[in-house]
Amino acid sequence: MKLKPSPCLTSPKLTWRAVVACALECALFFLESASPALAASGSGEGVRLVGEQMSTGGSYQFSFTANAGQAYPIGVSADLVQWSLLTNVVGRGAPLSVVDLEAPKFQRRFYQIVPAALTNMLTNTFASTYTNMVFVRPGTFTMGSPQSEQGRNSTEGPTTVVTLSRGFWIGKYEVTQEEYVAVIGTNDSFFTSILMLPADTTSWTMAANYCSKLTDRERAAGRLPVGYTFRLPTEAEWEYACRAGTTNPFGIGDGTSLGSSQANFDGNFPYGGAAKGPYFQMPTLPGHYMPNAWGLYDMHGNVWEWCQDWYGPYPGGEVTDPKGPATGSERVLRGGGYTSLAKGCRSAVRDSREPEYRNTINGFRVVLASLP
Ligand SMILES: [Ca+2]
Repeated sequence: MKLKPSPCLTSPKLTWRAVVACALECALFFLESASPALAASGSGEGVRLVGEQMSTGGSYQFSFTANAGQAYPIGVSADLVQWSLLTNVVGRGAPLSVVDLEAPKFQRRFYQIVPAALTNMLTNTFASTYTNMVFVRPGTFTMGSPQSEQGRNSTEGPTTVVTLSRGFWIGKYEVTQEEYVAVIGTNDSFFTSILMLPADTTSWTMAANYCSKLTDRERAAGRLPVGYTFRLPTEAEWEYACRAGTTNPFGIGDGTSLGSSQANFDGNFPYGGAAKGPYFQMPTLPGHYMPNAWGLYDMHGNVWEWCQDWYGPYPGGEVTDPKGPATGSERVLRGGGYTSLAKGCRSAVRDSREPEYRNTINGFRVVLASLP
């Protein structure tokens, strides 16, 4: 579908002067709609929208200069009245480009750095709708483990500095059988004694299908802003959420040790001097153990969690929003499971299986984000 230009985009060959005028017009709207935060963002120290243009693919694209390390929520609207959060980007001290892949579905789209009050409103909307999810802010972390880490596998390197430029919502818990049945209609798990147990024996394909159907259901119910989908976490998103700001082997407790009073794994094999503990040989209920600093439960142990990515070696160096190899034969699994040793539940541990592979130790959790 060919995109009709908005009133201020009369030609793809706009001069920058006209483009800047367009941006200022949009900014003016915000100033008139009680948004002092935007006035601040237009100062010399803040963000300036410097341009807006048609991208080659028919999507809208714009760029602005952003302060390094500062997060900028980008709002999008088709009518300057109803706004939703398009994405959340982190400045790197250089001009940033944002592409709106959803734009071709609309006759026109407007963009703005979202005032703090609106960001809170949008996130609060989600928080009250999806009480079993938490918002993870954009940021940078080191993915993988150092060679000095006890129990390390060489596939956990080379360590790679990952920047996640967009915030995302992620499930506090692994998806339960109750949730799975409500979306799919059948219970395909092995440990079916309690529906609140995590869905187990899921293949990657089953997990991805759940995300797709959940998106359809929530969209039909009018609970998802345009462009938002449920999907599996990327491997980078998963490790970022698991670490919750930590750099040690584990994202819970003191970070350097793990016993089975802290997570569900084979307690005969603790880590880092922790005492031996129980071995249940089956999944436990969500919330049985303490969460990590970001409020996420069972990132270590219980059921292994499928990630979106094909499995492949880390690139090393610095990357932004990695999504793994373009193709592959196996999908990524993370976090260890109820049969794992503690060293197999470390934040950096990686495993993989073919997409159709099913085992009682494998489940998943979902991400809600504004781009695929
Ligand atoms: Ca888990």
